[in-house]
Amino acid sequence: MKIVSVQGTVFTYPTFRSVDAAGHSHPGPEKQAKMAMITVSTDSGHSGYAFAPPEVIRPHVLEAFARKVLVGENPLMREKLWMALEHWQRGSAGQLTDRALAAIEQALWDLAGRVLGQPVYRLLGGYRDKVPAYGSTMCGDELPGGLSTPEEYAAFAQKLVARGYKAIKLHTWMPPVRFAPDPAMDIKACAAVREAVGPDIDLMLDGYHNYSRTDALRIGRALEALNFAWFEEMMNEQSMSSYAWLADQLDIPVLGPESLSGKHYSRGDWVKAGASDILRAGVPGVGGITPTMKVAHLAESFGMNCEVHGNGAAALTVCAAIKNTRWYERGLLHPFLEYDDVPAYLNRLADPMDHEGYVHLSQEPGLGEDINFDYIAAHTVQTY
Ligand code: LLH
Ligand code: MG
Repeated sequence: MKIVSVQGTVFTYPTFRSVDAAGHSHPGPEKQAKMAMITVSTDSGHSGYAFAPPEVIRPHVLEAFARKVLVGENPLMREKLWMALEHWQRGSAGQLTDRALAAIEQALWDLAGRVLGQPVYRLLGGYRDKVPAYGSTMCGDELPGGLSTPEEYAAFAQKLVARGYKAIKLHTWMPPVRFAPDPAMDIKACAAVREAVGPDIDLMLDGYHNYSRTDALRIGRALEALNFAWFEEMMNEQSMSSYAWLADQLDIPVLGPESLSGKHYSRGDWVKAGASDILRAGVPGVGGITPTMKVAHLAESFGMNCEVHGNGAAALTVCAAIKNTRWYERGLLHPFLEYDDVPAYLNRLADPMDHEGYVHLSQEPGLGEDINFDYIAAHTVQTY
């Protein structure tokens, strides 16, 4: 079996999400957004698919790197193909990003599942077929009735508990919100949510990502008093020693790194430095499912959990394939948005959650995205 083509398809779909000046997503008016789908096809008639923003897998990326490495190769030799793509990153002048690498590799995993007739979480090892989810809120805003006050976070948290969530992670206010960042406001929101949901719901904070050491320490001590489960990306992750400084002083687990580059290699350094108590990796952020599994196994070897960043089929797949993760991150959630609405380009949600707060894995071959190919064909604006 050999790969014969790697194609990109850009299509439009309706969304109520928009991003602010710093890239944080919030509710917005309905608009048409663009999504790209990679299709990797073989001479056996099988194809694997992955979605990514069009900018990530633009024509140059597929032409200059993906096709050169993949076409003519056996798609099941993923480690070899990933290593060849990773090698290309150095010479690509920054064009072949970790996110592009991840999208290409994700399509290869989807293809493997479809060829072998298995859901990918089983090919990766298979630990469970449902994963408890935490509700991950959007960042705070200035929208009345939204997430603009501690009381609004508290009211929303109660709704999430009623929906079935057994854990909630707050993203609090970050610039360009006028009053952000503000440690006192973050602590008030966390206290209001704890008061609203009671002691039995696990709570976490993912605060402003650039607090100083001293602000981070102050917030962390407040979270300890509120019995929070972890404290995430509160400082710039490029300063590993700041994380080691903080983790050394706090009892609450410090979680990271999420947005730091360096794939599984940089996570190894974090373990060695004692810079976090719980490791973190997201499939797009570290260059694919395989390096995310490597981070999880690294964490396991050191008696640590690895909490997987982000939502979607690939993140869920990793969570179901490993033991040392507590939760699947479901979101981002906001009172004005209905997360359970199915995106137009899928036939059903990739992460359906029951009323006990468990997200169930698809048992279909592949990564578990039930793709609406007719919708995509009818809304395609570019192919390459
Ligand atoms: O800054 C944001 O919008 C969020 O922090 C976002 O990146 C989110 O994906 C996250 O950090 N989740 O854990
Ligand atoms: Mg985060």
